[in-house]
Amino acid sequence: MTDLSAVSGRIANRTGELILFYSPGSCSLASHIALEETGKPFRPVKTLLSENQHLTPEYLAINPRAKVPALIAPDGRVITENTAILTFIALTSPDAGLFPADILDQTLCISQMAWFSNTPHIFQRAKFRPYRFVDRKEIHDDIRSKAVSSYWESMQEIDGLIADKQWIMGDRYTVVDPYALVFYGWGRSNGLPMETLENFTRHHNQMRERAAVRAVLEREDNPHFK
Ligand SMILES: N[C@@H](CCC(=O)N[C@@H](CS)C(=O)NCC(=O)O)C(=O)O
Repeated sequence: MTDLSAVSGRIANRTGELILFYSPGSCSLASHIALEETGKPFRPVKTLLSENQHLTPEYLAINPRAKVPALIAPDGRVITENTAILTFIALTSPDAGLFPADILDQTLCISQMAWFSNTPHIFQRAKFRPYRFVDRKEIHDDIRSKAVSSYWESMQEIDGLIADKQWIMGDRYTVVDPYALVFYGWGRSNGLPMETLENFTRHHNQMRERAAVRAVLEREDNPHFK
């Protein structure tokens, strides 16, 4: 697997660089964009879920939970979970302005990211991996269709959140915004009428104008934003 040998079997980070493991089209897009927004160097390592590269012994040594994203911090510790990675990126690059200064405002960003991770993301998982929820194959289609309708409700909720705001958290762009973009892209690929969500579509269009977003979508050759 490309590049992984450089870090295989060990988490020690000799070069002290930030290393992001991502898979194009997955939720790692959020962390990938946020790193790009900082303007600081980092090493993106493509870890294709479609080729089970997240299940190799090398990757499992980095993240035994077999999920992307994972970020290796300069001291070699591994951060998993988008919410934590995005918080780390924002807090370690204060000049990039990806987090508000006020602690309560920061906490509200974390709250929003936690909801992304535990609600729409879980509906997406249920659509694609119903076997993670129940063994009985006869009801997998029921789970899939309920997952799609619940996902759509979450998309409507996000649309409502930004009815009177420029960005998800208000007037300023934060790491919460690239996380929201993940769900817009998945909604499109799932055939949902995302374009009917006026506010979320405006947000998506604003995101697509940002240099960092364009660079990452191109680097990933991201399937959801063609
Ligand atoms: N709660 C984790 C979820 C990470 C996650 O589920 N990533 C997916 C890609 S979107 C993955 O790696 N899936 C592989 C699998 O479940 O086997 C987070 O928010 O970072």
